[in-house]
Amino acid sequence: MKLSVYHTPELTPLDNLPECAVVIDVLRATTTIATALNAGAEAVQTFSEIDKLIDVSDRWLPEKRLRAGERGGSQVEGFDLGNSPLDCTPETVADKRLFLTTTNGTRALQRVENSTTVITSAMVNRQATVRYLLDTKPETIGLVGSGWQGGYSLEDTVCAGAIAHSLLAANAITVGNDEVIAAIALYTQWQDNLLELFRQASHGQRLLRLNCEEDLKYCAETDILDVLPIQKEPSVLVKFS
Ligand code: 3SL
Repeated sequence: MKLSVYHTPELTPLDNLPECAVVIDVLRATTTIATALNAGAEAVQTFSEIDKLIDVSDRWLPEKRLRAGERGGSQVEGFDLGNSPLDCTPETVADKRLFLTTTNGTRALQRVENSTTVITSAMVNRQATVRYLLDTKPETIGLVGSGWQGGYSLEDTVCAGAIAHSLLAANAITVGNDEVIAAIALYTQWQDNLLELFRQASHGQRLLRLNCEEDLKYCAETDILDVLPIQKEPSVLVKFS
């Protein structure tokens, strides 16, 4: 397996997509997706545009759908939920489809939707991601950070480093670009203090200004969910089984 890390969707080469794309948006989209599927959501369908989300979700039974999403970190007006993973309890999401729009995570998913396999990862389901990759052994893997509006983000890179670190320790990968080594270095420096790293990250600070301290704490928890979101059709993620 040849593994590369791409810090943003824009840096992910469209003419050479990885066989398996792993989309990462630790704060908070891919943490929310993992949490919702773990809590029994039927699927998570992602959109970059609010109008399109409303259009498609209008065709679903109201009792079987939840509209969720953020702009600038705050809940979209009129929606059932924002983008907090902590709202995704079994009582709220079980057997429902989550129609989700976010600023960066959904854009990253769109960028790689034509890869043979698309999965999502975050710190909460890092180990499930590593296990899936070790079991399925795709020839090429791309760890795709969602970043923030085209720029680098610490939290996505540290998660990429956490995944790469385990795969390298298992002697399972060859290194595809320098970003892999840099991501592992970031992870090994911060692995025991991820919450502090998230507090220093620019998007972490943005979320703290929105009083999302509890979200930050949850997103920094490692390997707490044994769930792997996988793309079933473009934009629709389900629990891998
Ligand atoms: O950009 C995104 O996709 C979101 O995860 C951002 S936020 O954490 O919900 O503000």
